[in-house]
Amino acid sequence: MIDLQLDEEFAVLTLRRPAALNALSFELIAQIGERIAEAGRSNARALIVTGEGEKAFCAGADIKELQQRGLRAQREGAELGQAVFAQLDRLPMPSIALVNGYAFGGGCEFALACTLRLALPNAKFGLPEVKLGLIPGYGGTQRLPRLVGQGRALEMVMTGRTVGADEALSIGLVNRIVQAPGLEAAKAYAREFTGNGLRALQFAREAVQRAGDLPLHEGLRVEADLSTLAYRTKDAEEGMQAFVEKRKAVFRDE
Ligand code: DAK
Repeated sequence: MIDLQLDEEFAVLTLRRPAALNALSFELIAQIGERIAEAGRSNARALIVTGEGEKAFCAGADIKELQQRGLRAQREGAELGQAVFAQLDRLPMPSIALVNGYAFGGGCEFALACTLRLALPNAKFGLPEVKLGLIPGYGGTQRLPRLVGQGRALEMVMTGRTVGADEALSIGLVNRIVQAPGLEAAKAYAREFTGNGLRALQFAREAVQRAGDLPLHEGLRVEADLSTLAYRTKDAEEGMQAFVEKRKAVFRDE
């Protein structure tokens, strides 16, 4: 139900449960974790995450499965979902959510956990858990405010309202709106950075992501550490040498 294809320089993870609008059963979440790990072992330079069909990226956690569970199972379920989505941060390559329809609840949280987000014009985002008497459990309350600010995040989480593609772009919830065919658009977008070395991209991702967690003076120290580590890579040697020799750098991710 979770498909991972290597396609050119990309790994493409597709949620395939269209009869339930790609809703996330716990089984599906575990499979997503396995496929993300597989992508991490591949030579891909970016991971693109999308949903099968034209209607939904992912309509959230499987509501039917969430009913009548014990507290311990529910807690473990939240930790599983959080851990699986957090795997994206540690991937050697950046990830892009290509949101092709509904991205509700856990589906929105999956997109939030990706490095970057693209929306097709029919994309619809929302964290409607309160309408079920719940609150988000797969990272949404933590990642959304870091991305769009606390006020907007509180409004989305408290009302559960749906945010369309244009609004998502205007509040920074997505990086761009792209036109169909989405996969080709996502690949073209990814190629804006896939020519850069993965080491530098990884250090850059970590530095920027830590900015959301740390006070300024600690973040600056992290930046000094990571930029020094980047300087020590062979890719940095190559990049600077290529500049001096007025040629295009050839990065080897070393
Ligand atoms: N779960 C299970 N099935 C779902 C589903 C979902 N989230 N969303 C849709 N489906 C199923 C529908 O039941 C229907 O199945 P059948 O009745 O045909 O068998 C099929 O997909 C098609 O859906 P609809 O017939 O409803 O299609 P419509 O076009 O009319 O409506 C919709 C589309 C997206 C507006 C609607 O399906 C909808 O409102 N879906 C629910 C959206 C939602 O509320 N998502 C948030 C889920 S809550 C936690 C873990 C997780 C979470 C919290 C805590 N812990 C472990 C502590 C997070 C929870 C969530 O994500």
